[in-house]
Amino acid sequence: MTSTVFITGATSGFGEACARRFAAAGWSLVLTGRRQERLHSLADELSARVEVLPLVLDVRDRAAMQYAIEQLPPSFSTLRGLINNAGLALGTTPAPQCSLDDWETMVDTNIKGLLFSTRLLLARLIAYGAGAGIVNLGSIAGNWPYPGSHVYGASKAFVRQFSLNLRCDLQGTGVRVTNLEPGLCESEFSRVRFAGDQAKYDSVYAGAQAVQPADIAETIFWILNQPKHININSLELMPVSQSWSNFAIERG
Ligand code: NDP
Ligand code: 8X3
Repeated sequence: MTSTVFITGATSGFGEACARRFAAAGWSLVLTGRRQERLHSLADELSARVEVLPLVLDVRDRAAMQYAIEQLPPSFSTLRGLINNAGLALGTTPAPQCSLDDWETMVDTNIKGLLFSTRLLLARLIAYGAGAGIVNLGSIAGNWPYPGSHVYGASKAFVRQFSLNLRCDLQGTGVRVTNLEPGLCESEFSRVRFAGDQAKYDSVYAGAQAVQPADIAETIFWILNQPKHININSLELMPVSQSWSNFAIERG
């Protein structure tokens, strides 16, 4: 059986790098994202090598997700992998001043979007059985607090606990679940977070030798290619240049 992977958010960063990595290994791809031009251009490029189905989709749109998934053509209908990657952080403005709309967008994308794709695709992963797997993009922000992380970090803490709980319900199906928890990685993530502010983007990565999307894609490829009896439950990774710092203490 050909291996097929469904990747949400394949128009940049980790999702695009995963599409390239899995295509290089001969997997068929279902690629999603909102930016049609980028998605189609990537699909055109990779379809020289493997079968690719591009789906222009907003993961927050439950009805559109359901329709697209119900209409998956037979050759893409049984999935070996689901990479729940689409997600974003908006700003680091402290909670009392930040935008409630931004909070809602992060919840709708990082939590609800991931729930939609997972629930709608579960039967197809279970149909594949042993060897199938879901990789959810959590974050160090779901494990460790930092100022300005509020809803972004909380959404990733949700993803972590959901991933672990999902494993319990998939007991006996052979389907694996992993919560991948990266630290500082260089991608459009910070361009989105800082609304295109190039100086802020540069200051995040300056001199840090951040993890690159291709590193994450290699890690996800490794996770989904473990022997069938192995489940990587969670995996946190950072660049060597990043570690933890001291607690903040307000002194009178
Ligand atoms: P990018 O901004 O480069 O990529 C994000 C992807 O998500 C894009 O393809 C974007 O596509 C897609 N996306 C965003 N919103 C939606 C939506 N509503 N519907 C469909 N697709 C959407 O970021 P990264 O690759 O770095 O991040 C990928 C994931 O990894 C995210 O979940 C992020 O939280 C997580 N992560 C990132 C880290 C980092 O430092 N970069 C570290 C830890 C975790 P489009 O805009 O075309 O819809
Ligand atoms: C992205 C990593 O540290 O910017 O999830 O929140 S961090």
